[in-house]
Formats: sequence, C-alpha cells, structure tokens
Amino acid sequence: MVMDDDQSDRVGFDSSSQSTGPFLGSHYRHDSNAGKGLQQASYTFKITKAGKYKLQIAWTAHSNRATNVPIHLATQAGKRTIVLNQRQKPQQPPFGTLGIFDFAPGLVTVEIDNSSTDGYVILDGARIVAVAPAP
Ligand SMILES: [Ca+2]
Repeated sequence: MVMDDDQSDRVGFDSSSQSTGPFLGSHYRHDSNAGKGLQQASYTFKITKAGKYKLQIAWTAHSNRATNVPIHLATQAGKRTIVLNQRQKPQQPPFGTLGIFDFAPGLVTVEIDNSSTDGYVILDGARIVAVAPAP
C-alpha cells in the first residue's frame, strides 16, 4: 500500500518542490522550515490481514533537512513516536524504513509533524509492505 503526499490529510505542508530527487509521484511537499509545531500531515492505511509490515516513509535528503522529524504511529496496539533524520539518504530511495511492526486488522495512522524540528521537514509519501512470515 503506497500513499503519495497528495493523499495525506494536511494542516500546512503547502509548499511543493521538485528540486531534489528522487521523489515519489510528481513532487514532494515541505514545511518551508517555518511554522514549527503548526504543520502536520497524516496517512491512514487500512489493514485487512494481521501480520508483520515494514513501515516506510519517502523523503528527499539534503543538508538543509531536519534531523529530528517526529513521526507518530498509531495502531490497534497503541501509539509510538519514531524520530527520523531527513539529512540521511533513505535506504531504498525515495523510501526509508522506520521499522517492522505487527499490525492487526484496522486502521494504521502515520502522522508527521514539524514540532521543534531543526530544518526542512519533507513530506513525500509513505508505504507499508507485508513481510513474509518465516518458513
Ligand atoms: Ca510525492
């Protein structure tokens, strides 16, 4: 399941760019390195089958990015926050893996915000990929 930035629910993240690639879809969005704490975007995935899933976020790395982007993951099991360094290149451009999680059927929400971030926060896309169970 892949969602591009245009499919997120957003407050802010109104600036879009194509300056740095690779990116998912036709562009990425960013917070203009401004309005800290006032911009959020969330992706909602519907899980139909319980299992392990890899959670990935797309971003374009650059030295002006934030090193401390808070990403809030809400699942049936609860909430957790993962801190992402967007100066580092994603492992599978444009996607970088945040972790592998057990998801139960229901909604999984991934929210990115720009609170107290120290550079540009990039919103490009997100996906979750089912991880095959061990044989
Ligand atoms: Ca995009």
